Amino acid sequence: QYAGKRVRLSRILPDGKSVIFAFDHGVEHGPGEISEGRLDPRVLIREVVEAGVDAIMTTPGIARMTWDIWANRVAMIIKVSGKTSLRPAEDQLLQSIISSVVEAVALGGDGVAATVYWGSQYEDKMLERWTQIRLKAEELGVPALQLAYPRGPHIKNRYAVDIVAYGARAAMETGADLIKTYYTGSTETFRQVVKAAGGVPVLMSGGARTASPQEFLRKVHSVMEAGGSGVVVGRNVFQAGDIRGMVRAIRAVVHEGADPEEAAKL
Ligand code: FBP
Repeated sequence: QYAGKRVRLSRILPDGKSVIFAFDHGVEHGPGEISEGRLDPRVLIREVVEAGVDAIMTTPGIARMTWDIWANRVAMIIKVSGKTSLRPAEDQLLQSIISSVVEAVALGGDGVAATVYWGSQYEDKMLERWTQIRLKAEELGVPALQLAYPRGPHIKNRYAVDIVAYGARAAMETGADLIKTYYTGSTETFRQVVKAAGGVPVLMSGGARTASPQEFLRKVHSVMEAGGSGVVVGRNVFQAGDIRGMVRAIRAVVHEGADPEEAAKL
């Protein structure tokens, strides 16, 4: 077996844990989420790289435009699926293919990421797309991160532990090397999610900006206590008052097990 996947995974998770900056919001939510001064991706990517994230998960357009900033400094994961919020609501449960594993490698990437909305009426299509991506990634030794998001007409509470654990399990069994999913509200419940993933690293998806940095850091701490492998965070970093301080604080909690209240002062 070739070592490529292990080499790339070790760049993404340097000590088995990772702080991954997610930045695909321009597609998923629109530019309104991003402050005017940071619409130039070079500004924000420079800030988070300098602040010390381990990896960035972003779109091919942004990765290409900022390569000289992140190359040889942080790992790069290309998000190969996407959708906008402009679509009719019922079509928002499907993501389209916007890149490929080959393009991710051509861009200098260390991994690929794609969403599966478990429980969506389009689950069949998304699963087939995921499998195509995963098989190519396997062939080229590229780790595949699955955004395992339970979301669909029969899913009443997408944050319920049995639902999130089901998505994480399905992600593991469909070959994900890394799983990104929702926080379930407590350490005890998130531990069940981590267990369901059977050893594949589980990272928390950041979510909307919390009322205070401490509130977010407490969630991160709980995820780490539960055996999680870190966070994939967007809004709680790029909408923070002090982006660099927030990254430092998240790093301290993830990599050093720092107390969230203490980390908030960093
Ligand atoms: P956040 O930390 O901002 O939640 O980013 C994580 C992420 O999964 C992004 O990658 C993606 O754009 C967004 O959340 C998806 O948001 P939504 O839950 O509204 O589909």
